[in-house]
Amino acid sequence: ELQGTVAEKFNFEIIGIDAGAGIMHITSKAKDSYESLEYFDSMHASQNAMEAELQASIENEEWVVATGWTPHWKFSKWDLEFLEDPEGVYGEGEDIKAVVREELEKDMEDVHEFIDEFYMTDEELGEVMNLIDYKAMDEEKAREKWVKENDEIVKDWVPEDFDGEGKEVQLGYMNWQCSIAQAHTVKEVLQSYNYEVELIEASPALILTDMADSGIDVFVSAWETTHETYLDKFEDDIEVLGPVYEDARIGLVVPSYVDVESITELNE
Ligand code: PBE
Repeated sequence: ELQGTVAEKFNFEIIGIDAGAGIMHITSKAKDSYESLEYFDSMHASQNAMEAELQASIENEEWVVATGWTPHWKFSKWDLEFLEDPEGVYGEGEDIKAVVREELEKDMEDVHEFIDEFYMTDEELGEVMNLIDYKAMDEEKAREKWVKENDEIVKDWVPEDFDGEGKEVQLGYMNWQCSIAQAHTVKEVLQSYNYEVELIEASPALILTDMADSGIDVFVSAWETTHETYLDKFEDDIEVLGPVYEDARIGLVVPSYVDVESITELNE
């Protein structure tokens, strides 16, 4: 009886990413808010699998709906649109915040000051992401190149006489392009001022759990709405600093040839 429905055209699937992603958590909430999603499963996959699935569908002009966000290169590579979200489940534009271990200011005041100043515009973050994703440069070379070429920006981020004297900093990040680019930039800056940096890849929930437990020192990829549940849960044991990026966005995306404008139309 579902033959010929919109849901069938999409194969009853929303192409998702890792189960630990905030956007997957919010997609399960969207299923509670929109009857239209009743016949859809959200497929957990990886970011790479999601991109491959989009690529294959677009080559064949097949209908496909995926979890999507900016900043991400998929919007410059393909003609994609966010579906309207009249219930506001996915939120509007949001800030990406830096968060640090509660005691960091006491233990490493200079690092705290740097992270508080750290901020990348869409263009700046895009430059690092492009080096890694389009130029296929490895992260180390990309971050080194960017930091070298942007020393004026970097100087404004760090305190005077910044010198880590070999102190160790644990930096959490997620396996998504924007977080990789942010974390590697921060790592490069810290290293160039004599800090030892350990990068730790995990889901946002695990990073914040560990941070609240005095483990991970710094995380510069906390999305204020997407990760709100975890930020609220640990608010007493972490410190949230200013935005490091503004106007990030998440939602459900479709290629523009797909004749659907809103989440409410998904099962018409
Ligand atoms: N994202 C990209 C992440 C944050 C960065 C939207 C996939 C998430 O859903 O947790």
